[in-house]
Amino acid sequence: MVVLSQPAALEHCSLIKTCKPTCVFTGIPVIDLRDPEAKTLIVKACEEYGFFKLINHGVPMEFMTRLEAEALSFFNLPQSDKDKATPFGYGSNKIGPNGDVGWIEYLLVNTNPQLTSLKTLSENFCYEVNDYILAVKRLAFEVVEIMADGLEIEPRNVLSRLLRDEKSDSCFRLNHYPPCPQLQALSGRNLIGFGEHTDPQIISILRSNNTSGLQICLRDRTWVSVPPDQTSFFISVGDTLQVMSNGRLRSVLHRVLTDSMKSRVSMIYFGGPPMSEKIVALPCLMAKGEESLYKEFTWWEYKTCAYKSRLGANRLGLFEKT
Ligand code: GA4
Repeated sequence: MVVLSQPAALEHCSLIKTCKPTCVFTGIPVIDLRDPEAKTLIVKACEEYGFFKLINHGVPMEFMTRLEAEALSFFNLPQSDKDKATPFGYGSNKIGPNGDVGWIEYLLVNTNPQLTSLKTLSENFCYEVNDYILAVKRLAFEVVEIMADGLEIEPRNVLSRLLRDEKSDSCFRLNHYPPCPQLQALSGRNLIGFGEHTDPQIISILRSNNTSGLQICLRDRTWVSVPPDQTSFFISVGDTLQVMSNGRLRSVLHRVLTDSMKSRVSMIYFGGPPMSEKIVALPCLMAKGEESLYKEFTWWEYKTCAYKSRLGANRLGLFEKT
């Protein structure tokens, strides 16, 4: 990633957009996984925000801190060493294949089968990534099963079977958003680390360090900042779950701004279905006579279309019935 050591170097990032800071939102639903009411509260949060914070999730903090430490040692390597990791999923500034950019560097990997390629970077890093993914996958299965209970759909594995499938097309990304104090001092604005978008998959499970940056877009189209919490997970509904619930659960539009002083590290598991899976509204969620809002498609078709689109595009719009 381009290192900005002097203001003249700011020209390098002229393509990266900036944004005024927005207000901190204290209304994010907080769900305690041990609460007997969790199923109802999760559904409510996904209907209203497509987003919630999960506490008492049972994933030991060491999984997060150990991976964060390994991730930082990797991101602190000389650029030439990190560039050697491009075949293993390293990227900087460029997001996706269609010209989107952001003030970010990342590692993006597929989670099936178990990762071994990262061993080339560091054995320990590879172990930590795999341990973390195992733990967070288990959590994802549990969350979508509780969600199915809340939606009163049967069998309760109707969603989790897609994530549990050995062919599930899920991925994992480690993001590093270095601060860019010079630009922020000059403009009073924050650089956009990851531009606005919805996640195409079923569900995303994010954990970050205590640096702010994540913002979500509310129903009334206002953007609000999510207060960071390194001990919790933040769960987002993806486009696929919006379709499977026929629009009842909404995929949340979100973005990340860089902090002016501190670097942000986030780790996200994106749980997707197998490529050949047909994505349709679950019949058990449809009222009598209710029409499906979306045309039928396979996850492969949707993913292919997503990778042809710009980050901020309304991808689901193309599949809406007219
Ligand atoms: C958004 C969610 C995940 O980070 C991701 C992203 C993917 C990428 O970074 O390669 C995409 C983006 C994401 C959606 C539209 C396409 C694909 C960048 C992009 C412009 C890994 C994913 O699955 O979709």
